Parts: sequence; structure tokens; C-alpha cells
Amino acid sequence: MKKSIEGDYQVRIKLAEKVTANRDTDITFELADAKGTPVHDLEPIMGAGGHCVIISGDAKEFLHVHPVEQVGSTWRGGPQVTFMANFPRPGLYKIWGQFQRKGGTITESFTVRVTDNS
Ligand SMILES: [Cu+2]
Repeated sequence: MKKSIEGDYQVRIKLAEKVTANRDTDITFELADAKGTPVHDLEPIMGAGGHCVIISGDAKEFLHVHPVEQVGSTWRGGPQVTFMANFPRPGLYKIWGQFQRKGGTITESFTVRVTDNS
């Protein structure tokens, strides 16, 4: 689990110990405020509980995924938001998560290494 502090938030990302190319994998973001209190009132952005953009290190692969679950305008969620992604090739990828709370945007990025099947 990686953790980083973005403005007034602590954002963690949870991934499998080993992320393998060409296999569905869960990417879970966990959000807490600056004091570490879990956030339960995330708001939808453009009809989704969050947005996740993934770009490969060589910038050839681009993925944009939304949480598995669709949400309505009254949805309030957190502290965890899970996306399912399938990395097309091994290599380094950068993952951005974008969320909304109290009308403000929370964005955080992480780097992950994806391995091949062997
Ligand atoms: Cu999106």
C-alpha cells in the first residue's frame, strides 16, 4: 500500500502484491482527511464515484476507468473507491485517481510496475 498526502487529504492506493499484464486487477483508493479520518462523503463527478486514468511509461497505453458501480447524483461514498483495470503490457504505469468532496477536486497519482505472466 502506498500513501501520499495531497493538500488536505491522505490518499492511499491498494493493489495486488504483484500486478500482472492482461489480467483484471482491482485498484482501490482510500481517502482520509489531513488528520487521518476516513472520508465518507465523496461526491460524484460526471456521474461516477471517481475517475482513474492510467498511462504507460512510454505513453503508448492510455486507460480511463470508472468504478464498477454506477452512482446517482445523491451518491456519497468513500473512504474506498475501487476501479478494475487491465494493463495491456508489462512495464511502468502512472495511475491518477480523481475524486470530489464538498465541491473540491482531489487528485492523486501513483506509479506501479506491471509484470508479465512468467
Ligand atoms: Cu472518468
